[in-house]
Amino acid sequence: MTCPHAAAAQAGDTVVIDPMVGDLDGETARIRDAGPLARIDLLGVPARAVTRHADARRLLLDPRLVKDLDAWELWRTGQVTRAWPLIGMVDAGRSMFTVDGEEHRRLRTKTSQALTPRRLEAIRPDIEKFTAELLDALAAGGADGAVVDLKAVYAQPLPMRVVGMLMGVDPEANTMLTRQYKKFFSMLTPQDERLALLADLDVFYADLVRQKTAHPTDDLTSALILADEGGEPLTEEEVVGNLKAMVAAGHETTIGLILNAVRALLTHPDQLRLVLAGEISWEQVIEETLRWDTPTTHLLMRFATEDIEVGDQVIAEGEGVVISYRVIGRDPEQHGPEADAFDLTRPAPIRHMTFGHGPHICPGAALSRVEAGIALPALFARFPRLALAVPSGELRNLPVMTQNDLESFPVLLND
Ligand code: STR
Repeated sequence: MTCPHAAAAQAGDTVVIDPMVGDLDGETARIRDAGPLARIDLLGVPARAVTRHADARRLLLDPRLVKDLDAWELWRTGQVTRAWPLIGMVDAGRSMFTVDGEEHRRLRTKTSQALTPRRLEAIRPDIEKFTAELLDALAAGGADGAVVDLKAVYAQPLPMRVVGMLMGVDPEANTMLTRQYKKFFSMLTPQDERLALLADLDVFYADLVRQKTAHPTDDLTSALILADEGGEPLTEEEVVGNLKAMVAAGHETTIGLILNAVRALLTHPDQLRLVLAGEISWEQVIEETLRWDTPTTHLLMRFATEDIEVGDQVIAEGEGVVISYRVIGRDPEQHGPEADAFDLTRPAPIRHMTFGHGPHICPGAALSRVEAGIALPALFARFPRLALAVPSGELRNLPVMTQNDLESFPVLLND
């Protein structure tokens, strides 16, 4: 007979991350129990997971941790190759996501300037229009008491339309991009197929960059191509790298934010009532969801250029470091003994770290807040009696190790 606590890791044990994501809450707790610098195993590849808010805050500012793959001993010595199913998460081409220091600033500036809250006000009407269209599609799909998939029909198309519009991607390509990224992230995809689809995406993005070079328009891709006064223009590889980082990140993470918020509200009806009565703001809903059920489970990866002490432990030079955001959001030292509870009555502002910290802090944070800040209230205004069509325990995560993404989200509109 197995002891009920057999699965609880002891500090120092290695937690083997489940590629099928069969029990995300259980795994989150096991990693937390394994200590501030947990040893984890990612499909046979060992890494250290940062699991405490205060440590992450410090380490994300530490220049001894870098994104450069060549600082990773397992990569340098050929023990990790492109045959590893997670390689696409770290070897993603030259972009703001993979470069540090002064070069990083050069690669990132235009993107962060395009995504300030003030600049985003200009696209709010577009996001409202997309949302209204998708609500109509949802109403059609869920008419006459039919079960409709809130993910496929609402939460998934919205972020792709928004980021596609910002980057100047032809909306006709959205279906292809959604399919390809689903395949990219899924651990059920054979690695040769994953590498092939990444190569196809590179061709697609390079074509787009050439098109925008010939005919610049009013989008961020065109802005990235144009040189600043006196500045070095980005190379085609750099523009492609930024473009694919924006589309992948802008699409995938916001789906999780919207669905995780809806799931939290539908499974906490007393709190939903307070929200619908106007006693709790949608902003609070979004921030508590970001803390409690982060769209990014683990962020891969940084590498130690020297030994780095964390409490009584050491990240050894050459080791890979993962920031385990979902565990960090449940850190009792930061959020109190009730860190595992979804609680909209927590005092605002909720000081979570879900968008990261330091130079690589999410440049799309304000955009995701605008999208969720439109999509969530609009959904509940139109369908205030929205309900899950299956018991919440039957909602399954996709087999994706780094993202917190549900397979589907069947609902009844009850309108
Ligand atoms: C996916 C594959 C690709 O072509 C480019 C990137 C770079 C940005 C990455 C993205 C990746 C995966 C999801 C990430 C995103 C940045 C933010 C997002 C890690 C590797 C998060 O989940 C936070």
